[in-house]
Amino acid sequence: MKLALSILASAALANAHFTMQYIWVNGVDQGLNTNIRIPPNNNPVTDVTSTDLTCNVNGLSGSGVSTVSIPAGANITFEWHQHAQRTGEDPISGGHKGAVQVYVAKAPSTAASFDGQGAVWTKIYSSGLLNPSTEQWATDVVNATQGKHSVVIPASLPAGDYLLRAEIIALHVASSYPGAQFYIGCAQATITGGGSASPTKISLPGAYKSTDPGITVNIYNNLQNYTAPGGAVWSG
Ligand SMILES: *[C@@H]1O[C@H](CO)[C@@H](O)[C@H](O)[C@H]1NC(C)=O
Ligand SMILES: *[C@@H]1O[C@H](CO)[C@@H](O)[C@H](O)[C@H]1NC(C)=O
Ligand SMILES: *[C@@H]1O[C@H](CO)[C@@H](O)[C@H](O)[C@H]1NC(C)=O
Ligand SMILES: [Cu+2]
Repeated sequence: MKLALSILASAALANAHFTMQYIWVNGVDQGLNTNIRIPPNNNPVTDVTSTDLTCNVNGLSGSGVSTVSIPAGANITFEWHQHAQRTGEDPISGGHKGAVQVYVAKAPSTAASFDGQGAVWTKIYSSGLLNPSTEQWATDVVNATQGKHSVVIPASLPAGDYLLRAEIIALHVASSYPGAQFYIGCAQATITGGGSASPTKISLPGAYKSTDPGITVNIYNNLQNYTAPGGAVWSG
């Protein structure tokens, strides 16, 4: 009976994956799937060594994808949903407990032609286990805010074309590897203004390991602390 219930529960979750569908710039919605490299479906990536970890499946090229202009220092909001609808369902399905992170990578030329490979990614946002006693995670906030989370693009980033990579790491079945589910959305942006900072950069794939405590972890065993993969946030 217990087994049957847990199979039912995971089947329900399997039908409840999600994708990043909107990017907002200073409170202005840019439109459904606009400026975003759209994966073929809403399944997660689970292999941290795959190039799918960069920008999701089919995400190495942005051919045909538009690029949004963003002033450095802008407040960017990413919005995720299970299906292409904003109402009538839990935005990211509440069972997906885990972390939310945002990375940026500067393209050598255009954002659309950038594959995001190599040590090019800088983490600008990370939120994980917010309250161990209530088991509140960053994903609970995203679900409660209609699928949205926001980050300010550091004003000191050099101007140019970028990939903005938002990531939700669902950890509800992460006690063995592969298990953690990586939901990834990459948007194409041209950052204007900006400065001359040279932040630390990591590779995706590359920096994440199957043995990272933030990737293979049992979140249902009185977890008191959580360290998201990919190192520290660069605050600009
Ligand atoms: C960014 O925008 C969101 C959505 O409008 C808002 O909730 C958040 O407070 C803003 N963040 C900052 C730092 O202005
Ligand atoms: C997720 O958000 C939806 C819509 O606001 C809400 O009905 C649902 O209870 C939330 N799920 C969890 C687990 O918080
Ligand atoms: C929690 O902290 C301990 C001690 O600092 C560390 O060994 C462990 O890896 C951390 N757990 C997670 C999930 O980050
Ligand atoms: Cu799912």
